[in-house]
Amino acid sequence: MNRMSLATPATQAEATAQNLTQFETLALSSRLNLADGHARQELTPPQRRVIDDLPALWVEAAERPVDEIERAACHAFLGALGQHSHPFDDGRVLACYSSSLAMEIFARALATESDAIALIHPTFDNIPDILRGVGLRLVPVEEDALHDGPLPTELLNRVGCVFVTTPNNPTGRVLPEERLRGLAEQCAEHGVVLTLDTSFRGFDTDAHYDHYAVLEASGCRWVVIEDTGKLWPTLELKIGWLVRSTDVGLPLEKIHSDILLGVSPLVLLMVQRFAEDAAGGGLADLHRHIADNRALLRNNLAGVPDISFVDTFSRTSVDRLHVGARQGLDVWNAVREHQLYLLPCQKFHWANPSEGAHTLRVALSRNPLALSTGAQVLRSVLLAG
Ligand code: EGV
Repeated sequence: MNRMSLATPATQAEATAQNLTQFETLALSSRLNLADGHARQELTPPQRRVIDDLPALWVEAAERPVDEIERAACHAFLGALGQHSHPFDDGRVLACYSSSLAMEIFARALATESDAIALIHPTFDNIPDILRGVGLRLVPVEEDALHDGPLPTELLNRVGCVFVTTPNNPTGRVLPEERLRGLAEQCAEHGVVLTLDTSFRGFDTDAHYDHYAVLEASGCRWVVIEDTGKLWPTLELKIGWLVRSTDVGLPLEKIHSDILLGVSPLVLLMVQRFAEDAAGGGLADLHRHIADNRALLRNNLAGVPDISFVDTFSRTSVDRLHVGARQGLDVWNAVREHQLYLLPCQKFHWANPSEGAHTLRVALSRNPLALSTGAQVLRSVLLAG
């Protein structure tokens, strides 16, 4: 332990990364980037065929009416993930270039009527940062408290919205149907908006129950942010969807129109084709790929003293490693000398960073060879310290 921390003092880079994304940026050009949660594995053969068809999709995108293209893409994507009651045909789904943009639009809209929001803790730090950026006060809700429920009345009286990431990033924990129903009913009772970020939904079939049926039945005001961006290696071509209840009462459409006229119909057609492949077996392939990579990582680190994998049941495309008495940042620095990049977890714990001091997040949406090479580097560093 001493050896490692002495050999690797805090670097400039570590000192200047202000958020998780800046830590991820440091890794972007490295051969061994296991930092960000974007998909970087090879295309599967059916996905490769979609990419081979892009010139034809371009022609199609230029010719067909965009509302029709948008509808087909949304139905294909949300249908593949079990979200059959989504309200696209009722005009309540707005397409964005990314889910973070959808979140920014939501945050600005919420800030017109509220000054405080309850937010799941821990979660990816661009969510608290976007919400704080529009002047909202954040009240942390521990993931365990959300799952154990019900939420304290005193909390619901203090906030205009409850925001939940499900499956959560980085823990992978999914809000079960019964808990979503309970939470939605409490929000309805207290006039609080319930907002879900479901960006990692595709990875876990436990998150494929029809959330929209539950939300619509509850009578609460709700917003859902859906994301195609984490599932497929599409080089940042993706869609974030901003979905809302009839009575949400927030200026989402106006703010959306302030920022964009629409997304690319080419990207929508590509998403539709990837979603159709997912429904026809691609999703099961993806689940196998992630499960295999999780086992590969864990097997490569088997027998290393004083480490543990925190999220035993997670099925999302990231895995957290507790490094025992070692400091996560020391390990981060030591593996970086071998061009391996991981993500230190402090900043996920946006209300209490020290809780993440001994954990690192490892990305699994990678080629198995890159993952096992990275795991071997990590293994030797951990054995040395
Ligand atoms: C993950 C980064 C931002 C985000 C990365 C992520 N996006 N900062 N707008 O996509 O888990 O690595 O969610």
